[in-house]
Amino acid sequence: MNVQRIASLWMFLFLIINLYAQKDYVPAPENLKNREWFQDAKFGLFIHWGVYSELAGGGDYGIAEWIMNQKKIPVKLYEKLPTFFNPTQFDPKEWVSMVKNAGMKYIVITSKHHDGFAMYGSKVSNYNVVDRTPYGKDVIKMLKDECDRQGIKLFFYHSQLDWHHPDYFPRGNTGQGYTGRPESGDWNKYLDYMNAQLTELLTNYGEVGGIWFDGMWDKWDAPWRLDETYALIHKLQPGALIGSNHHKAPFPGEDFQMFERDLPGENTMGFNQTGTISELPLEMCETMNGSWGFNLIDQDYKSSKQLIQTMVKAAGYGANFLLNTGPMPNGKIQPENVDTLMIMGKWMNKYGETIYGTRRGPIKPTTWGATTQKDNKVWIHVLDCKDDYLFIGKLPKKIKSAVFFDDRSKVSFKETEYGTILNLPAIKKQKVDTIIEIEL
Ligand code: FHN
Repeated sequence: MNVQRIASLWMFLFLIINLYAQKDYVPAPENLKNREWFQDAKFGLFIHWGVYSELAGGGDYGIAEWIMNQKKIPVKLYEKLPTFFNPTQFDPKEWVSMVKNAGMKYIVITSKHHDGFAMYGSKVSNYNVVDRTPYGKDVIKMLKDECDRQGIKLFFYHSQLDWHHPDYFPRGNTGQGYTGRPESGDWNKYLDYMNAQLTELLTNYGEVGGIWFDGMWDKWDAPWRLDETYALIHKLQPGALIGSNHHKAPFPGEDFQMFERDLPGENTMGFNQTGTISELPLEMCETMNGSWGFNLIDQDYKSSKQLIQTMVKAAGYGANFLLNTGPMPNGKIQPENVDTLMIMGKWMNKYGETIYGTRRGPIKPTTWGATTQKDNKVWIHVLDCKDDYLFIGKLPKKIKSAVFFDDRSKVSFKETEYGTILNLPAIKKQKVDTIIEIEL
């Protein structure tokens, strides 16, 4: 049997073992409790912040945090970026207060993105914000302390893909041929390094909401030793929720499933191959413009109406909405994002009851809107209806009462064997979301 066949047999065996090795994962009670918390929380802030923010996308669309790879910047040049990363205007109190006023309950921040630069004071590698920048402070520690003060949970986005580490070898689909790293390396040493950094994050920063992995898609066939990494995380903090943005059905050991820039089960972006919506807690993540990291010229901002309606539809699937901002190199959040979050916060302040603590409603999200539910209360979110009447399909039980959420006035409706028709006079319609509260 030739070497190739032996290698592929090993790979096949590894994948089987890897998958089955994690099948015995049983979430701890605190993990199950945090999964409930997560599903109730509904709304969070995604933060993509790194030394790449200094290049601000390089004057191109579509790149920000990917600039090292897209502009083929070798490690020895990219390593100059930290030497002038000095976010003197970074104010964690300002960031976390903005999050709270937006009605968000948690933050997911990049502890390390694909460029390999740690945004926390790592002892495992000096390629980090404390050791390599004039700012010299652990921004993640500062943020975590403020989150603890204000009751906001903090999750770490951690990239498994690494364009800087010499032992990320063999290379994957990216980080090839320009970094200046030797064409050699010890993959297991890289995984040990990644696990060591995760140990730091789960040991030195108090209670962590969870780990948001990304980047496995760079080397699908690699022996990621996932079972070991997931077991390590759950050993250090059994309540920490693990999610991985691999765009496939969740692997055993994962505690929530995320969808990137698509509602659960949809694939408008072309990379959410799996149509599988698992029974795990769900989350979709979205950008405010078209970029994750700070991009100076990307002015393609989504309106607050569009973002609120996406959040409502996500809630209609029982999914959280993780909305992203890419802070600027001076440590400030873009004013456009601050404004949007303020508007969303006002909406959540008024209508949050129909989102927080709910689960997916009896009628799946559709063109006209979505439904959310808590006990025997169902909220019908009408996002797009030009007519005075709306056929919403079949509800599981007869309606006991139906009122407009805004003024508590009665909604007239007709229940037929085919489903329910609502009367929506123009005067009762809201600009963003006309909510009808029904008791079943
Ligand atoms: O490559 C990353 C990208 O930079 C960003 O972090 C997004 C956020 O979900 N995830 C990957 C692209 O799928």
